[in-house]
Amino acid sequence: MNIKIALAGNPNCGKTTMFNALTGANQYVGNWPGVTVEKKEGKLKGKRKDENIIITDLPGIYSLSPYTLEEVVSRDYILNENPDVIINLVDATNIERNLYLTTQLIETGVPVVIALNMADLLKKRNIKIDIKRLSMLLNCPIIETSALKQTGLDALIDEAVKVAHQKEVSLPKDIFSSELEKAIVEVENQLPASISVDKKRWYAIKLLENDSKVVEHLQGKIANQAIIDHQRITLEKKHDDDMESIVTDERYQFIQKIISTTVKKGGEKLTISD
Ligand code: BGO
Repeated sequence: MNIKIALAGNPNCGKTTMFNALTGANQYVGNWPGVTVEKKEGKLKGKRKDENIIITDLPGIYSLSPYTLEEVVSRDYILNENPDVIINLVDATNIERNLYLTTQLIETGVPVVIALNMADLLKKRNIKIDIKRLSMLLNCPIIETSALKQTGLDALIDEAVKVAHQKEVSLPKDIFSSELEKAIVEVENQLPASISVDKKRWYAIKLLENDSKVVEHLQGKIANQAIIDHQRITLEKKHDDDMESIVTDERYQFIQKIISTTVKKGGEKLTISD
């Protein structure tokens, strides 16, 4: 079976080191269509090399917004090229910032496995992460890796292949406030049937945010645009803020909440809550 794996993560999370460790000399470098952003693909080396596992290295990004070429290339690939699984590299020493992208990747409808990279630095930096709990809260498998020391890579690929074979995608739960979650459901109901169930959440959030590229892509295909506008305007008035900022704030609130019970730096204590 052919398996397509996309590597995604923030700049400096160790993606190049990971890509080289996974593919070795089996790499092809080109450009993404129509843009001067480098595209790297490679065939997995190592113990599963006889299976046809192709790894695509997406550009380093902080978000899936439509503002930079790198973000657009990455999201177009994820949404249109049907990778079987995304490996999301997260720098374990900078987890709060990195999880912002994770909260967006897990709503694209493509299964995600987190590689908690730079794990070799955790002890030195006196950082403790409750991986089991973090995985449960994100509803997503997490494997500790060190791309530099090449540890955890076999376990990572085994998990990615396992997830790629699963039929059901785990979408995130309880990321946003109940009022925002309700608005997302209302918008999902206006989406055309051509958008698969797994991808509805991502498109609904982007429509609420008035994402220019998604609005253009779905022009003329929305059941009732007035419902979407009403949801957006109501929330914007209530929060006295624009929708993109509301969504961003709620993502960070979610991250803060899960970090406070799973990550301990230096002498900090974990917050015991629900
Ligand atoms: C330098 N563990 C550790 N400790 N370091 C790692 C790991 C890991 O698991 N993975 C990557 N690195 P990129 P992007 C460097 O280059 O792969 C290091 O942007 C240096 N260089 O070695 O480039 C990796 O592709 C001088 O570090 O990331 C690299 O995602 C001094 O993280 C850096 C110290 O990795 C970024 C580090 C001249």
